[in-house]
Amino acid sequence: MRFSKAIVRTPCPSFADGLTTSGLGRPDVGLALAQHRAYVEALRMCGLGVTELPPDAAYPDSTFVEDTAVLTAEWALVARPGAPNRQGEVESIGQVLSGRFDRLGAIESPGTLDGGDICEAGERFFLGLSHRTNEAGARQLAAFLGDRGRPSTMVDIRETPGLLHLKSGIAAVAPDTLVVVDALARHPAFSEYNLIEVHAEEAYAANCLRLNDHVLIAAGFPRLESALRAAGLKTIALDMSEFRKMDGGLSCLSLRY
Ligand code: CIR
Repeated sequence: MRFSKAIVRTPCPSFADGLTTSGLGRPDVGLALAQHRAYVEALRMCGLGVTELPPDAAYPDSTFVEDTAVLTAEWALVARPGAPNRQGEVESIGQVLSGRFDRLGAIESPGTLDGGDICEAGERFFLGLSHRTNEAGARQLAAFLGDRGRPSTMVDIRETPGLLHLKSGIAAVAPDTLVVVDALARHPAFSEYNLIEVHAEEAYAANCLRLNDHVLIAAGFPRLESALRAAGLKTIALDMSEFRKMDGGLSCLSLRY
């Protein structure tokens, strides 16, 4: 869970035209930009060197850069987002990653995979099957991981209401500890982990982000913040209101390695 670098993309002027199911209203792009700046500052406070990619007005959701790739310190895999209007986002990310990683893979058609469905927890990766990541995409990633000696487990969230991605409902805050929403707390895939259960009223906060010595958490979710602190973790709370309106959370806004 040590990271030294992150890649982010500044929200673009058409940010409010992106995909959303939240019903929370249209985001204020100016406020989203300010919240994004605070997010980048927090990444730096956690010790990461941050590359800020310029806004890409062709893709309103392109600030949710996590969905375009899966990274570790050793390799990068370019994703193939399940939303057809987001698939073009991978082209520029692929170029950025090819300059930084020798070992680069890619999800191929008919596979689709969003990085938001992929959760690394210790040695293992959990691969969410969602309305964005299909079985073909998850199987391609499982094979890619297997070739690199990394185990993986598929977790089907297609029938779990309220979760866009697997990481909308779980976060690894230590190699053996997951933050998890009610609906996934008793899933057999997680039986060997310590679980920090998120209160139903705070489900949005499950998408928190462990970065080195801190956990970034959405502001306004005191029960989870206390639970994380009780577990000995230092938290940084960030206002995420405008990203939440677009179904986005803390992990979605960066690629980390
Ligand atoms: C979308 O629907 O694709 C964006 N509006 C939100 C993506 C959030 N990404 C993530 O959870 N990794």
